[in-house]
Amino acid sequence: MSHKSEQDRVYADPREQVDHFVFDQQVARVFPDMIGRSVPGYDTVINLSSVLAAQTVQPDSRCYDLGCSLGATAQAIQNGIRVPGCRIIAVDNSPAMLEQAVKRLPQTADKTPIDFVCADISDIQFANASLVTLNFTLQFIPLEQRTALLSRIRNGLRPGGILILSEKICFDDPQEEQLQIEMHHAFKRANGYNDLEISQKRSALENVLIPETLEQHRERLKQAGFSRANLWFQCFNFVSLVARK
Ligand code: GEK
Repeated sequence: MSHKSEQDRVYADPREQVDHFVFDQQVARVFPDMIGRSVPGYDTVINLSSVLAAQTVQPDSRCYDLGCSLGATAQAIQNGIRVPGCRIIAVDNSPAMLEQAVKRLPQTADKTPIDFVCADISDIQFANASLVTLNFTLQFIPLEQRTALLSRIRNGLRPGGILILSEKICFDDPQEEQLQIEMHHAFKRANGYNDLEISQKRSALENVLIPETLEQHRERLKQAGFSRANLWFQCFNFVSLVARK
């Protein structure tokens, strides 16, 4: 898919007070540019979601894209699906993001339909799923709700179904944590963000995006009943896992 959008200048001007980050219209307008320049490996993770969909999605099953934003993952899944009778349910609780998603992805009769749903992913019932994606979304869910959400996803998967879980992570070792953050900020600078933009965005995401360690994610997936979780992608402090029912 094309990630073209307006350039992200949301944090370019100095602010007296930096409020909590929200997925509002200002963010929705520039989101493809923002996420592409902020998340190392974003395009790789999204494109590989298509490959994993081709390999995994079963006939007459559902795919859920949770925290779908403008629908990049949902579209990648749609492009990957090789079997008939499926539906993609793309969920986000930001009306501004969903409005842009619907505009960007007109439905066509020859492709697997995508249902865009404006809801909190913690309220979704999962059933008959062969693929569920949480691409950079679990990090925004309150910590105490994360295990229950993953258990419900696992219970809604068919045998052979998978969850793709992509997250920003943190590290127990303070030196490693520091190094990874520095590399991530170098990546953002190389993509044209200046130090003011980087630091204001960082403040806005404080207590909104709550990263955990890779070990915490593995442990939670186990607790939620997934039989195995494989790390298939890492770039600095961003990872993606495939968890199997
Ligand atoms: C992509 N997966 O481009 N319920 C539903 N949606 C939520 C919730 C919630 N409780 N909390 C946050 N969101 C996308 C990128 S962005 C990642 C995902 C980022 C939504 C929120 O509105 C936003 O659209 C998305 O999760 C996170 O492949 O911005 O770093």
